[in-house]
Amino acid sequence: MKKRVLSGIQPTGSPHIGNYLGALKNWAKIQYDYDSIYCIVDLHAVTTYQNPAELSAKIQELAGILLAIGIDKNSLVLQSRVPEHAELAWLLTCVTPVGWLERMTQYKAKSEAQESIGDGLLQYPVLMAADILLYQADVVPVGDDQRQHVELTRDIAQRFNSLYPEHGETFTMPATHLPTVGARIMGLDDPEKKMSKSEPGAGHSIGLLDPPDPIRKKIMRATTDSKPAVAFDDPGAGVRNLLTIYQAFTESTNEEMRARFSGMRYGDLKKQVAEAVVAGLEPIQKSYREITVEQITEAFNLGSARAEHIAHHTVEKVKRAMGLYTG
Ligand code: AQP
Repeated sequence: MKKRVLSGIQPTGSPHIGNYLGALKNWAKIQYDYDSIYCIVDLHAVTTYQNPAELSAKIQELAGILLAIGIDKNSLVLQSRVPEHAELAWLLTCVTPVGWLERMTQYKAKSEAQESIGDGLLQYPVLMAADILLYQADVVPVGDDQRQHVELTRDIAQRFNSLYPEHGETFTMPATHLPTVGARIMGLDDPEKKMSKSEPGAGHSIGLLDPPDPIRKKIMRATTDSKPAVAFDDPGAGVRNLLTIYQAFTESTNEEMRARFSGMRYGDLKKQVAEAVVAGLEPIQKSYREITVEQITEAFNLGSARAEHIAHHTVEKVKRAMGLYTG
């Protein structure tokens, strides 16, 4: 039996190269080494207000992008199509101390930006724990910003397993899988800030569907520092970010990177990074243009049917462990 891999992405805004290099590229790479389930987590997206028409368009776009990067149609699950995600989230909420949730970095950052904080924002990591534990995932490939949420998932699983030990361990303990290069891609306009879909600045991120010329322009304008050329052993945050983007796209070794970029002027570095990004996204964009609505519908039907079977089994197991009626 293969081990199971599970991860998710929110249909908020347009996915960017941070999402791709931190998570999606890895999803595609390891998908056949594992029994894979990759979710479009639309229930997570609505933890902050989403315009309904835009949200449904973004779900379609994201599904098309995931198929275009090579995610198998049998592995793609739309979270809201499987009601057990929400059901398990409630059961896990009941074993999760509020203090654990209030300590989450992402909750603190996102709640600061809201006038009134919805309960869903606080519960976000419990829903994520439910996504992972529902499928008894062994491995969770994510970017660095989600590492804390996977740790919390382990804490919740451990707490549940020890509170309800009568039928043996209910949940598999998941492990975080980070990429060696690209786990945290920073904003081009501000290399101290994580590249994020919800950041408004036009020069902040590179969308996976951005055409070549805007990509080149954004990279040529990326914030660097006052040095003239690449000091490879001690690059500033902006230059380090550009080097990381190049290395992650081209899969160059550290030695190749040093040989290519040591002492290079920033203008030339940016040109090379821009061409690597354009070349890396070109095949994805080409496949994306060929994906049809029928293919997306088929993927949602296949993925959800497979997921429901596993999800139902886990929820029954959880209910039995808690002494709830299972029929
Ligand atoms: N900048 C990043 N570098 C590396 N990995 C990243 N990820 C996100 N940003 C970066 C990883 O992408 C996956 C999907 O992310 P998500 O949609 O679940 O939400 P997020 O982490 O909150 O990403 P964003 O882009 O910042 O979205 P918004 O603005 O909507 O919150 C995850 O594995 C994540 O680690």
